[in-house]
Amino acid sequence: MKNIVFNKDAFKKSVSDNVKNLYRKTLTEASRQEIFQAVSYTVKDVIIDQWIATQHVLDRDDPKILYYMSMEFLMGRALGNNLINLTCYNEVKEALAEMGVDLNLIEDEEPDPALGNGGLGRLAACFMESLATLGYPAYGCGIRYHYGMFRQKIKDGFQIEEPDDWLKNGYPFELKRPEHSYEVKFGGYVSARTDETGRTRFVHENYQSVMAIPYDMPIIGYNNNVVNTLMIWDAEPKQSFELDAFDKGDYKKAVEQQNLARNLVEVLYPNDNHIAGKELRLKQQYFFVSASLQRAVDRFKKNHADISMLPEKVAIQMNDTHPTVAVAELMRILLDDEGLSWDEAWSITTKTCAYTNHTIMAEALEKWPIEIFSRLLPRIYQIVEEINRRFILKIQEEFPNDGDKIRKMAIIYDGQVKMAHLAIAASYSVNGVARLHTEILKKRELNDFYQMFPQKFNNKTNGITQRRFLMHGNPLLASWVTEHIGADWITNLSYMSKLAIYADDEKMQQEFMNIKYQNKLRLAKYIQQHNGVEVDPRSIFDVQVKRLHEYKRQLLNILHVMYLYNELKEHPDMEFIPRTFIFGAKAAAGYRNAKLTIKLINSVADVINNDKSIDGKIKVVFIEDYKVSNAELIFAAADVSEQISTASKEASGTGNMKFMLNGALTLGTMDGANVEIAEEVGKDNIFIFGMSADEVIEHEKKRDYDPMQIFNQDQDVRKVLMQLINGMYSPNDPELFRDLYNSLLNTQCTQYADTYFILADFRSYVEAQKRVMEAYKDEKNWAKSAILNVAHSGKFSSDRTIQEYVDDIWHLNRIKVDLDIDE
Ligand code: B1N
Repeated sequence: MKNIVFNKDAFKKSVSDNVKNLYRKTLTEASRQEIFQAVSYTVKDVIIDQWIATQHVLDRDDPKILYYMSMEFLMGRALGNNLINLTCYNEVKEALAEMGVDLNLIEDEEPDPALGNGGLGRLAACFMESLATLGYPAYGCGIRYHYGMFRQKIKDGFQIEEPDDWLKNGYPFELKRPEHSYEVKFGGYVSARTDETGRTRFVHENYQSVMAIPYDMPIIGYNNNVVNTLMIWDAEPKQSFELDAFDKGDYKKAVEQQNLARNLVEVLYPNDNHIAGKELRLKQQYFFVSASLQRAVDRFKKNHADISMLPEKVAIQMNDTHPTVAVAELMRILLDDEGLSWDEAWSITTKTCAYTNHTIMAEALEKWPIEIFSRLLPRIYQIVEEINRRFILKIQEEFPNDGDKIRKMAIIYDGQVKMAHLAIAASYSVNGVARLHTEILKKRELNDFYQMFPQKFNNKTNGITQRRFLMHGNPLLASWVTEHIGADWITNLSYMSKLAIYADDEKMQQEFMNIKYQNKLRLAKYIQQHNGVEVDPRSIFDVQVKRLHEYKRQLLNILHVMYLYNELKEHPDMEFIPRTFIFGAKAAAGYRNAKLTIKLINSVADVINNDKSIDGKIKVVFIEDYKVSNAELIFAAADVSEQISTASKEASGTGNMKFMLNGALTLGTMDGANVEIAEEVGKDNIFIFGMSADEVIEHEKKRDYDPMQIFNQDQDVRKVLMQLINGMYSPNDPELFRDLYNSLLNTQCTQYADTYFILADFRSYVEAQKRVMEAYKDEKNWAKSAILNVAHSGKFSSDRTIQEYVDDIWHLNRIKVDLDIDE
């Protein structure tokens, strides 16, 4: 295999040439942004050769290809990770240093492509990277939102959303591919005609349409010459607004098409675990799904005359229900364009599509009103109706004496199209994202479907890529690991277990703690620069970073901080290890309690950070604009990882894995993948607290939980809750946090009070936090546990997850790319 050999002089010359050609400047005259662009184009040049070579292998070998359909890809910055996967990060860093340029500062010039909300979008990004590293042919299919996740500003403690104009300076790693554009049609009506063979043909008429234009982004495998493609679709009007439409007197239609194209891909819906149910969202879904499937089928047909072979060459994975119209769109293509019978088309579709469920939160279940669905997608709706009609017949066959099953399982019911039901009916695989989550799907949430199709259900516990979240994010720890156990962990994280034998070694413990300290210094500097708060790198860094959601219980965390502060004020001489509580979280713009929780965290920070009497023993920091790039700094610096969701609510979590990989100890509930983390690392190296999923579900069923009882019995709880409404943290507006108080106690405000069992778990959380402090007193033992966390993180690589998807669901073969394939 001919690998790229890094040539320092050629690299330097290319960077200077790019600065010259792009900006008519010398290197010394160029801005950092301009140097970022120049460096990126140089790197892209290396990538392109491997990209072409990979495509040639696909054309030559005609392997089965995965199409990973996702509304979200939370990629994060590409430059640093591309260099790592090209195995020339250090060489490039050195070469740039010789030119007087600091690679880290150049990396900071790259906008974070934030085309996703949180865990679901970041999982898709980790999967793309692992697929390329393992050498599996795959396309990511998504939307090129012009505005990704909003930028978060904190003003007077409140979240302000600002548009994220990530394309403003041009994005060097994307490539427009107009030659692969497709038309996507909306609205209009369907007429049935009989063709010359006597067959009924459905013709879509009077529709509006847009052109879908793909932009490709390279996904680079680690050290293997494989470059896969993330294909994200932009929209352009079909007929240009000005000339021809005017001439044809079709002015109104031209304006409509222009507007349709402009709105369609403008912005990512900024909701995590929540569906707003807006018509534009359904348009976005159909837009990228239709374009992606048209391209997949065209690619297949280049090499194959027999469309029934499709399932042998194409696998479609639907990342939650968001791309589930894919099922009906594939049926449409097979029926209307390819002229297959219903049974033939259904057989192909159900051997091609697979579905991943990521949540059981009721507000995240996608249901579309028939009115919207049928008006926007008339032909697709017809097909869904027919799928539903046949599915109901099957339900009746399966459960002949149970009329209730139809109500519970039908795809169309109560005036709504239920996307999860459609996805399950049409997929050959249905998977959850952690063992506990999958068990809950089988036993409860999707039990009716599990009874009908037990063979479809399977678990694929999530994972993360160690290339980004250790190699790139924590170079000190990565090098230390490699020094001691070699570099195999980079492509096979199970090798990390070799570290375990060092966990008792005092010198190793010291080295580990020293690296942690360096990373804490790095984060302390970031916090000083961004928050103007000084934090002590010798304090315990206790971190909760993730989307803000009531089920994730940031409120429990900050209530505990308020409790701890009360304790310190009452017992100034109590034993106490200084603690820095670090939060980072974006709240959906319309989610009131979530935004109020951000304000509460900042108000508590204001009071506590400025109280000289506690000697800086507690600091509270809210990191503005939590995103992939600052996440990497945060994971590396964490001592304690807060994973405190109400048991049963967090399908998996993936931040929990990133902390573990960086040697933080988890403080968490038995929820999602925490269960498997506890199993891997052992109960001595994790702090578990709170109700179990079964207990939570039992209370939900019986509706017998009464938080007021806890309020009445526990004076510490009472004191903290009263501080929400007595102005202690909001003297100018004592009523400010009333809604949070009410959410915990007042049955009139929510369906039932304290929906997420915060007060029920409060004592147990306080106890667990005490155990954390006790444990930290014994620094050697802490270091041992931290090293064991790293050592036992092997299971949580997305490489392992992807291999399981390949073995059980996709059945792909690895490709091998030699760079001299054409020579
Ligand atoms: O998907 C992640 C899991 O690790 C998390 O536990 C889970 O909460 C997350 C609607 C979602 N589930 N559902 C969403 C995102 C956006 C949206 O519009 C739902 N996100 C998750 C990866 O499996």
